[in-house]
Amino acid sequence: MNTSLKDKWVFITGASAGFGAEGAVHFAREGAHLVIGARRVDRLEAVAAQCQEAGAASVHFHELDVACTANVNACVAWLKELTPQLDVLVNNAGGAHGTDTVAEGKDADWEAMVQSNFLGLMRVTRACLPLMMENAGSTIINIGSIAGRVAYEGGSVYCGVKAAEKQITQSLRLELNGTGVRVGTLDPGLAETEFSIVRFKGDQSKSDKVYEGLDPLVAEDIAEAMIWMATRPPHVCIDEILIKCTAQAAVHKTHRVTD
Ligand code: NDP
Ligand code: 8X3
Repeated sequence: MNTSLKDKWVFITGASAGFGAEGAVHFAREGAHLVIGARRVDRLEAVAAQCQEAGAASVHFHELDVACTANVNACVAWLKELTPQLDVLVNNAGGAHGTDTVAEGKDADWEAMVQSNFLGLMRVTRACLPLMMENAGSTIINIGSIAGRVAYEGGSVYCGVKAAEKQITQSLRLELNGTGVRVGTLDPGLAETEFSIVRFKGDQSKSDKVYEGLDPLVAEDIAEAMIWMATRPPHVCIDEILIKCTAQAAVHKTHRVTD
């Protein structure tokens, strides 16, 4: 028996683009109440309109910068006024900044990656847990990455923070044992979103090269997995999922067709 998401409350961080935005629309199709956050409020507004059209029970958006504790706490305080109970939390906000080696790395890039992927996930989870603790069957989905499992050149900090995400997820799994609250990591490989545009600081041609000659994952593939994880019966916890496009056998082995 699947768990219905109808009228359930779902909070997604980093919902202004990519996996977060597509995930929001998918949860909306299930009839859930959507709460979405990110820094670009104009983009959130557009996603909220899509969610409303897709059939959400209700949609609420709020400016959210997971890099700032006060901002996270203010956003979650606002969320608490909407609902006393949260059924699904998707910790998705994050991304990569740069591809420098350790020797060439920039403080600003390192700090942005640690703040969003690592500390941001911690801050949001800490703030939201009180809304989930009395709610057996509620689900925390942390967005990890293949980069958290296998290191690659130029990825030291990004691989490091995604490896941390895996360990945080496992710590939470232990800490929440007996509460009925479920937590798991959803780890995609190459997926074409705005991820590489952000990583290459707006350079579209460098971003395009990442996906050249192969069919990468798209946001919809990951949104479908979010829904699957959240609709398992309460006694089932999906601890981890690794999803790669067929052309990516491993981090360093992709099959590309080029003219
Ligand atoms: P996008 O760049 O398309 O989306 C990233 C989202 O994160 C945006 O909505 C952005 O919103 C938000 N975000 C970034 N920093 C912050 C912040 N400080 N506070 C709040 N929101 C923030 O990339 P993806 O959808 O691909 O990435 C989503 C997640 O998936 C990330 O954690 C990424 O590391 C991970 N991932 C991506 C893969 C890929 O190949 N695409 C593969 C594996 C994992 P805004 O800028 O408006 O704040
Ligand atoms: C994003 C996927 O392979 O670019 O997490 O690190 S990868």
